[in-house]
Amino acid sequence: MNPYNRAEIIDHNFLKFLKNNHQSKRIEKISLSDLGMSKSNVISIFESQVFSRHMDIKARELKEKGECFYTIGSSGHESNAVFGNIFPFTDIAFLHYRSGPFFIERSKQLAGSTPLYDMALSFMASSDDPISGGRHKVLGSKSLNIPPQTSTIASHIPKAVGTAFGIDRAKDLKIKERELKSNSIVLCSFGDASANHASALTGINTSRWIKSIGGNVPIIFICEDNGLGISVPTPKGWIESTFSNQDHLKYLSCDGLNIFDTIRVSREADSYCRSNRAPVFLHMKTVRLMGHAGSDIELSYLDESQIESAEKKDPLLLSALSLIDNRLLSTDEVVNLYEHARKRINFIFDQATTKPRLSKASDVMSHIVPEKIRKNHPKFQAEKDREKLFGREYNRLSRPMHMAKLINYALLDIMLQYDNALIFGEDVAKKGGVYHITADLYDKFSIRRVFNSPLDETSIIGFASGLAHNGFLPIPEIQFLAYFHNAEDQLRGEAATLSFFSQNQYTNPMVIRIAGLAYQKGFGGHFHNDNSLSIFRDIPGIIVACPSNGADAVKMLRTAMKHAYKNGRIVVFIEPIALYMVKDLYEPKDNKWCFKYPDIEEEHKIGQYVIYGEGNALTIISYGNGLYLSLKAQPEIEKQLKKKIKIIDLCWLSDINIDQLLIDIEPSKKVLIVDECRRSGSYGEGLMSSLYSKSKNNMSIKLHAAEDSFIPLGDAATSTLPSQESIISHALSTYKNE
Ligand SMILES: Cc1ncc(C[n+]2csc(CCOP(=O)(O)OP(=O)(O)O)c2C)c(N)n1
Repeated sequence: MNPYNRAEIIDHNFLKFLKNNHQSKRIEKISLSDLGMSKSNVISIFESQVFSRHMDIKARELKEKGECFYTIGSSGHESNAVFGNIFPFTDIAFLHYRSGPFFIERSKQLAGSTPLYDMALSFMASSDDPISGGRHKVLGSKSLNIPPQTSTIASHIPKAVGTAFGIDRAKDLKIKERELKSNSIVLCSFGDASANHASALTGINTSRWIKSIGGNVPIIFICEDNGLGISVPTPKGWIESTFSNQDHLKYLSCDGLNIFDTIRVSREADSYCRSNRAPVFLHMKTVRLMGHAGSDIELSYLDESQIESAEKKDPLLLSALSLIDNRLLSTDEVVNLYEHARKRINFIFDQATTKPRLSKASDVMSHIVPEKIRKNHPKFQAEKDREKLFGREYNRLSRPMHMAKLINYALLDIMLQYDNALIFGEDVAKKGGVYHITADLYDKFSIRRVFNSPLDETSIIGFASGLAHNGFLPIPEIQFLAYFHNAEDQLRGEAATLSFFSQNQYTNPMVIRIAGLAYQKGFGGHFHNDNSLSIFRDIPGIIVACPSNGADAVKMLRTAMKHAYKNGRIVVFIEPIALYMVKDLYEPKDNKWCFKYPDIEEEHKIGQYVIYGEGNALTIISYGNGLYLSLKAQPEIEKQLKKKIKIIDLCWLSDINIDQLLIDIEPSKKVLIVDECRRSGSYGEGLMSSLYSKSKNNMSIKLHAAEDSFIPLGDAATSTLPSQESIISHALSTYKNE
C-alpha cells in the first residue's frame, strides 16, 4: 500500500483487525444503565463516528480529483460524537473543525435533519450548502444551534463565553429577544495547540473572572487534544498542567479513545456546568489520523513508526471493539454497518459533486450586509418615564450642551428604549468611563446592564458577538482607538463575517463605541491620539460613523441602534475625544459648538452628510476634528477668496453616497478633502479615488491628510496633523489650482 495514502491504510486496517478479532478482554465491560445510556444510543454514536470516518476517506479521494476543497477531517476525533448525543441540541455549540461526528450525532435529535448531505455540500463548496451557501467548509446549522465558525483557530472562544454569560443574564432581565433556553449551557470545542492562543486564553480567563465575582458562565470548554498542532507537538502534560489548577474552572479529563469513558465524563461535565452555571474544562485526549488536512504530508515531519503508533490507537476501531466486547453489536454487524455507511457516503458525496457552486461576485456578496432580522422596533418610552429617568437633568435637555453630555443623554434614552441593550467595557460602570460618557448609567440601569469588563479588548468585542447570539444588543466601549487593534480579529474575522458565512441566519448586531482620534490637549502621545481608521476601512458590511458634534452624534447613535436592532448590523461609532468637551467654535464663550438635545424621534440617516454654507468657490469635505477645524478656518478662507465656500461633514464614513456627493460638489469643481487621519489608508484617500473615478467633469480634488507618522507627546503632538492654518493654506492653493 502507498505509505502516503493513510486513509487507505486506516480503512484497510480497520477491516483487517475486525475480521481477525477474536473475543478479547482488552476493553472494559460496562453497564449501560450506570452510564444512563440505551443500547440504541451507543450504537447511534458509533454509527455517527463511522459516517464521519467515511466522509474523510471519500473527501480525500474527491480532493485528488479536484472535486472537493479544504479537506480537514475528524479522523481520530470520533469520540466527539458522544457530545452530540449527551448534550441536547438546545445547548448552543461553537465547534472545532474536527467536530463532524458531533454534528452528525446531534442532528439525530431533530427529525428531518440531513447532516450527511448538508456536510457533503459544504465539503464541495456548493451553493446549496444550507449554512454557508458555498462560502466555506463549515460546520454549522441554525436548527441544530451550531453557529458556523471561521477557520481562525480559537477566535470563537471569546464569543462563546459572551453567549454563556448571556444565557442567565437574558433570563434575569427577561428580555423578549432571547433565543436560548434558560437552563441551557454553551459548548465550545478547540484543539490542544489552539489552547495556547491569546483568544483562547483570554476567553477562558474572562469566564473565570466573571465567575469569581459571582456571575454565571455555563460553558464547557472542550479541548480535543491530539498532541499536535499541524506539525508541532504539544509538550507532554501541557494542557493538564495549564488548565487543571485554575480557580473557578472545573477540570475534567477523559480518554477520547474510549467511548464509554467519554460518555461518563461528559455526563459529569454536563451536570456540573448546568447546575453550577460555571465553566468546565473538558480535556479529551485522543489521536490525529490522516494528517492535519488533505494537503498535509505527515511523513515530512513524523516517522512512519509515529504515524503507525497513532493509527494503532484508532478510536473508531476501539469503539467497535468496545461495542463488540459488550455485545452491543457483533463483528459482522459492525462490518456491515461500516460497509453500508461507506456506500451511503459515496453516493451522497458523488451526488454533491454535481450540485451548483457560486460563480458570480453578486452571489458571493449577497449576505455580507445582514438585514431584516426583526420586524418591529422598540417604541420610545413614555415621557413620564423619561422624565423620571433623567431626573434633574430632564429640564436641562433643552439647553445647549457639549458632545460628551449629549451622548450620555442619548445612551440614557437608548437604554430605556431597548431592554436588550447592554453597556460594557473598561471602567464604564461606576466611574462612567474615562470621559464620563457612561456616567450615571450604572446607577440608573444597575450592574446587570452596565458593567465593567476585564481589561481585554478581545474579550470585549468577542463578548459582544456572543451576547448577540442570545438576543442582546450590545454597546461595547473601547476606551481608546489604538487599543481596538488588540481586538481586531474579533470584528474583522468573526463578527463581520457571521452573516456572510451563514447567509444571514446568524447575525451579531452591536454598536461599538470607540473614543479616538487625535488633537487631545495635554494628554497622551500616540496611543491616546491614534489617528488612523484604516482598520475599519476594508471590512465589508460594517457601518462606520464619526460625528463632529453632539447633536449629530445623538441622532446617529439612534440610527445606529435601529439598524443594529432591525437589520443585525454592526456599527463602529467613533467619538472624537478632542471634541467631547468643546463648546465654542470661533471664539471663547461663543458656545457655537454646543447643541440642544435632539427630540427623541430625530435620527440621522446612514450615509446622510451635512452641508455647511452654500458657496461654490470651493468645497471642503471632512469629518470629526477635521470638520471642526475646517469650520473654524472658513471665515478666513472666505475673506481671502472674497467668495463663499461650502463645507461638508460626512458624518458616516461607510456608505458614502458618491453619486449624490458628486452632484453637491459639482458646482464648485474644486474640492479639498481634509482628513485628520494618516494619509495612507485614510478614508480621505479612498474618497478621493471614488470621486475621481466617478466624476465626469473636470474636477480638481486635493487631499490634506495627516502625515504618515505616529503622534508624539508634548508640544509637537499636533505637528503632523491638519490645523486651522494648514487648512486655510491648502484651501487657497486648491482654489488657485496650485
Ligand atoms: C489564528 C490562526 N493561526 C494559524 C492558523 C493555521 N492553523 C490551522 S489549524 C492549526 C493547528 C491547530 O492545532 P490544534 O489546535 O491542536 O487542532 P488540531 O488541528 O490538532 O485538531 C493551525 C496552526 C489558523 N487557522 N488560525
